[in-house]
Amino acid sequence: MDCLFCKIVEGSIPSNKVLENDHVIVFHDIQPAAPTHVLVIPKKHIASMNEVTAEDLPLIGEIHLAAQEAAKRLGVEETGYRLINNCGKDGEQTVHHLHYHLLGGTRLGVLTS
Ligand code: U5P
Repeated sequence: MDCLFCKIVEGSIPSNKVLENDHVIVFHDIQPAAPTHVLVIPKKHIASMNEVTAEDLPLIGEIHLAAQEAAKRLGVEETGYRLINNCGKDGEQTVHHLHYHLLGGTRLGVLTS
């Protein structure tokens, strides 16, 4: 399958990983939008939020636990952070493998749109 993040999962494209377990990897975004900007992704290929099924519910929990652990490792657990999923065209999703942006390290401001 021609999916960039599947290639990162299998290791054929390198990434700067913060953590990896059986279900999830967290790696630094190549174009950081904040002092701390990592992507939390399931190893399983799920194209977007719209394709998440009831069967994936444990995996969504794993994503939250991995985000929590990554925030701890990156030193933003206490100061706070934001976890964002972009879905579809209007959500500006550019990579069609489910992922959550974990942003922090600065005051991020109030969401306006
Ligand atoms: N991205 C990477 N590595 C790549 C390709 C893309 O980290 O090899 C990042 C982009 O910088 C972007 C994110 O922040 O993936 C895709 O996010 P989204 O626009 O699909 O939500």
